[in-house]
Amino acid sequence: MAKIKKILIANRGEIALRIIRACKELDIVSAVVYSTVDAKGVWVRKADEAYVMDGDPIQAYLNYERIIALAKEIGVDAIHPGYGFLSESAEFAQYCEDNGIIFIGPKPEHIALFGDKMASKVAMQEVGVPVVGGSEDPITDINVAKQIAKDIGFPVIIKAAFGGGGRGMRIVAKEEEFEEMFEAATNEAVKFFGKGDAFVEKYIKNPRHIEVQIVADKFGNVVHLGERDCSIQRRHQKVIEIAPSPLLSEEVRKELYRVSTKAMFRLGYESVGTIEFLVDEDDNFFFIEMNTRVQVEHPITEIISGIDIIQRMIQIAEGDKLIFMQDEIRTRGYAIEFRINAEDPRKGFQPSPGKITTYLAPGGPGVRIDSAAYKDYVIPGNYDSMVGKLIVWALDWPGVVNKARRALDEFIVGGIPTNIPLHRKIVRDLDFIEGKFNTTYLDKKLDDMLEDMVFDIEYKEEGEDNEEAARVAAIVGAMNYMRG
Ligand code: MV4
Repeated sequence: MAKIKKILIANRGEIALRIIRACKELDIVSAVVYSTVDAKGVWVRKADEAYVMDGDPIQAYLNYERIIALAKEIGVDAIHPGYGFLSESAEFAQYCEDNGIIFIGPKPEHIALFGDKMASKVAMQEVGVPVVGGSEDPITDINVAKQIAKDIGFPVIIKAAFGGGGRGMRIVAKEEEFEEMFEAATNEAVKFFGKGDAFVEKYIKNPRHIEVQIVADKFGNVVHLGERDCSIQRRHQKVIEIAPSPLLSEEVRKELYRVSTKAMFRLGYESVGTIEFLVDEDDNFFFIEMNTRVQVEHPITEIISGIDIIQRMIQIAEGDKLIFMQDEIRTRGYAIEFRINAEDPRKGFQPSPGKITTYLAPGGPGVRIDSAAYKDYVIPGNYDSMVGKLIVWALDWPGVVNKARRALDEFIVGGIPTNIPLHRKIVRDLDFIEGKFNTTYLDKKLDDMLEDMVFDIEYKEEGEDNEEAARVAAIVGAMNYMRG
């Protein structure tokens, strides 16, 4: 296969910058498309070439006829879709292939398979992966659905086959509520995804959300890079991710790895991907879905494994064989990622785009920042609210928690409210410190944490200089320290 010389990045923000960095390290020319509201994006300046897409700021990253036309015009060999936008469009992957451009990702048929939650469950079960008991065909008849729910036993969960982000999902505690919930779930699915197909599953109580990172080349070599614990979420949005999971038994871990790699080998999967599982209170685990893209939280796996996932993804697309087999891969220590969002915890986490008037990112040993933010950058309100990611690493769990506390206390983002104060609370929470959390953790703790959260309101003043900001940071740091 031909070497990739030029890549077009069909994405924005920190992930566009992350892909540019990988391109530079691989001596590949990087080009980006960008919307008119993104003209001041740091990634637009750092890319070797940048092409503005007039019109709707979201369509700039979604209109694939336009993106492919540009790709051909400027002579790119491959397109990297990042996450979100076109990354999980089988149609786009196919369209790239049809136009002689390498799609840096899995094959279209695998994107399509895993885009269908029900079909992927069946496929994974067939290759030996445990799945949650439930219906195996799309249900349209509500009476059939109810009978299945009764057979499974309540509580059950109704899920949209083409859903995501918790939409089209309903937990049903008892039979009497079933009809109403089923209607609500399917209506929501039609509204958001255009298809109302739904299925029913046994509801798992207090699960942990564990995902296994897979890397597979075009020659049937499949390896895993360990797991991530993504249990700390709010409204189905991940807030903190941890690698490896601090309280996972070695038996469960080994089994997760074994079934994951075997399944991907048997399905002929290629590129990188993540297999998501729920782990219940008795350590049983069940496949829920697979993400056929590079994920936001990939850096924590890079840090503990020393493997550059984006570089690997590009090289796999190029037709390279994996240069490491499973027994050569070692993970070391613990990494935590904190998603820093422009949102106001005091106002129900409502998005708070706007101008960053002060920006001082933490540094020092064991600290990585993946962000496109800088002082005076204006976060546009057109996209998601993530400002960047703080990733910390240490040899052991207590060490990484201390590292996180220190790094979060150093972090200054002024001008807009962020969720940094929430992160500072979490890393001081005893259950978190002991590694005890599941998917219900944040819901249960949030109100108490909000109660006495310290907000850096002083940072909101525009035009303040860094000296002032540093003084404020020292005060906030001291306050956080005193509060333990
Ligand atoms: C579940 C579940 C309990 N039982 N499935 C939420 C999003 C989607 N990816 C799957 N989700 C869940 N599926 C069964 N059979 C609980 C959740 C769930 C959840 C999962 C992972 C992380 C956070 C969550 C929060 C609420 C519910």
